[in-house]
Amino acid sequence: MPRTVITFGTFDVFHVGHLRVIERAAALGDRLVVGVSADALNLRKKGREPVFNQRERLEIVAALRMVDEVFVEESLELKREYIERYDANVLVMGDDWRGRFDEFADICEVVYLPRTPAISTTALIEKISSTG
Ligand code: C2G
Repeated sequence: MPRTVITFGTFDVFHVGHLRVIERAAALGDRLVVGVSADALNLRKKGREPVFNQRERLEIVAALRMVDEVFVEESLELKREYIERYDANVLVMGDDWRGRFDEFADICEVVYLPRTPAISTTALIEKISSTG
């Protein structure tokens, strides 16, 4: 049986931190499925729309050679449904989410990977605006 890995993220203003977590997630199995958060979810949870809309963010993530399938993550509360729908054996998240998804350990392995230091979408947006 192939081992399916699932991960989630916004992946806005795609950067090397995003690439590395996706690469390391892919290395944990045979098939990588990525849930890309919906614009509406971002607006609800973070109070702002992403720089790139969900269609563009999905297109970028889907183009990566280690990604086998992408879908829109409509709600943070649907993780269990998504894990089951895609038959995932492993859930991978960056360690900024450490402990938050331990409840899914009954249906899959839950792995938190260390974030790539010193890079974030927020820092990039600030850097670009200040050099404007
Ligand atoms: N990441 C990383 N290193 C960074 C920045 C991000 O490893 N320097 C990882 C995050 O830990 C996450 C993934 O990249 O696993 C995507 O990050 P975000 O786009 O910030 O995703 P987020 O808004 O945290 O996800 O269900 C979760 C939601 O989809 C929200």
